[in-house]
Amino acid sequence: MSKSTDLTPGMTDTTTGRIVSEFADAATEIREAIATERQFADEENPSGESQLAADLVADDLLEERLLALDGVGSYASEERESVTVDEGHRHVAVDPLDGSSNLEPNSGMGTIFGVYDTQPPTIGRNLVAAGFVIYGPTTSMVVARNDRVREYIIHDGDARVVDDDVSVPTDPTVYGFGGGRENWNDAFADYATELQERLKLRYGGAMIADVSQVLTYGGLFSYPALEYRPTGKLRLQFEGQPMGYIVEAAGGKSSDGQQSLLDRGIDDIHDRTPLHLGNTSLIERLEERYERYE
Ligand code: AHM
Ligand code: MG
Repeated sequence: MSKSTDLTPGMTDTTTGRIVSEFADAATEIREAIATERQFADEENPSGESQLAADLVADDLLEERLLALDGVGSYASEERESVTVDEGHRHVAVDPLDGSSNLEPNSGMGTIFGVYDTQPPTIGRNLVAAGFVIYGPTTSMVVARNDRVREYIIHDGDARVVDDDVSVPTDPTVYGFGGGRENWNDAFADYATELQERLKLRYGGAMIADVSQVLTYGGLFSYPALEYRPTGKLRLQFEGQPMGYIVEAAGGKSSDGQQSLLDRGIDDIHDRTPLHLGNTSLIERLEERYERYE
């Protein structure tokens, strides 16, 4: 990977620019680990889920590389109990391998990252950039910074811009809802029925790929509160905030059902949140629906 690739135009000399470049650079090795480190690691992550060897390889690689950069003050990861602290003014939170249950069926997986000006746990308003990599048929990376979202293809040691201004299409087409209807509350179940009548189902078991569908075709991705899991499944710091930042920068909205994911309070880096990402019109209608059911 050529480190001179201008991943964040006008800011390659900044710590944030170097952090983003590091994710592009690490993507090739993480993709390799997906092919070779397929076994379970006999360990659980702090959320009590089984870890794959590939989860741990990706996490170790990112921690080492990011903390080696000048200006990176801490590294937080879905795979680690606590934050690793160093000296610096930028802080990185990472889901090293999102959608790892897709490893066995060989479906989409990715890496999600947020760059903050404050050490986690911290709210999403303190993000200065966020992005995700998808290890799909090709390796792509989407980066949001200063209200602009760009998409790159990472190939043969280089990152090439394929979309200089990613934005959520005005007319929504697709939906993907996690957790299963029998576990949803009435407000969400009713809204889901309404959307299922006019949108197409796209649900793949990896948020990065499902949100990429929304960024490409317009629509809604939700992992709502569940009866047995009132705060949902997905993690606010590692998944909700960065993906919310990206979708909002692309002209869409994020929500926990009441407010933007960027405003939701956080106590612990492993806190979970109900999560909704998509077209502004769909999120506004969803929030109205929740309000009416309260
Ligand atoms: P992970 O980070 O441990 O892989 O879990 C998060 C993933 C999301 O990418 C995806 O949206 C969700 O879990 C899928 O869950 P389910 O298997 O319940 O559909
Ligand atoms: Mg994840």
